[in-house]
Amino acid sequence: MEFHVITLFPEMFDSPFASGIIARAVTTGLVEIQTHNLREHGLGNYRQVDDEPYGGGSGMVMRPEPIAAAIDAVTGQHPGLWRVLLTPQGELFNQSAAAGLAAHHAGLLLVAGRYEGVDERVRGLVDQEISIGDYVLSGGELPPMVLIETVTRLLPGVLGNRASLEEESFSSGLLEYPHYTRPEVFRGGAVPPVLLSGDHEKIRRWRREQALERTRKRRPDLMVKAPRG
Ligand code: 4GX
Repeated sequence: MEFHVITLFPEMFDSPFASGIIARAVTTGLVEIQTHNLREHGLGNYRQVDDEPYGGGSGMVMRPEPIAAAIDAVTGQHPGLWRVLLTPQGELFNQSAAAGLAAHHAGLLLVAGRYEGVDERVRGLVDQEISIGDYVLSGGELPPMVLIETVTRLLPGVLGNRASLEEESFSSGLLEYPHYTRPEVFRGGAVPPVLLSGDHEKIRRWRREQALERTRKRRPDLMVKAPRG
């Protein structure tokens, strides 16, 4: 999978992807991450990318021409990219949206917006608008990073053959069951005896019950979608 990011702060993408799962996916050639500096498409001697809002008001708005020029430049070099604008007004991102992107696209072009937002006409330049959550960030760079990280770990070969990918939270539609490791007793809290029993069928049923109970209590909104069994 190829990820392209149009951003005013390309250097911000270096360190988050320099270690861990993503770094290995990059070195093994499973993913490629390329940043494209929007400033290179800025207007005039000052390479301007934003301006005051028509109609007045506080804050600056990103002009459409630099974004259009950047999108044209990247898609000219890399045809077929699925173009995504990250914005609080987009479709709410979740695990199933990530799985859809991982399964259906060979390459993504992510547009990171700064300031108060982008000129309304930028929406016509992309295929999809995505929000990573119902909160307001100051900068525009974290949303594409979140999307890249979430999609990358779903690509075949990235996590190795981990059976737990299927069992984990959100893929199963439930929150995860409680996990324990040594010591058997920590500050008065004991590991549930069933986990020490060696009875794997009993352990499987206990984990399933715990996951259901935890989801019912903490995230009842997820219960409607949870698979039976
Ligand atoms: N999920 N932000 C984007 C500027 C902006 C506003 C409107 C385009 C259109 C966010 C989120 C988020 C803050 C990043 C505002 N760009 N983006 N930025 N939540 O809060 O995606």
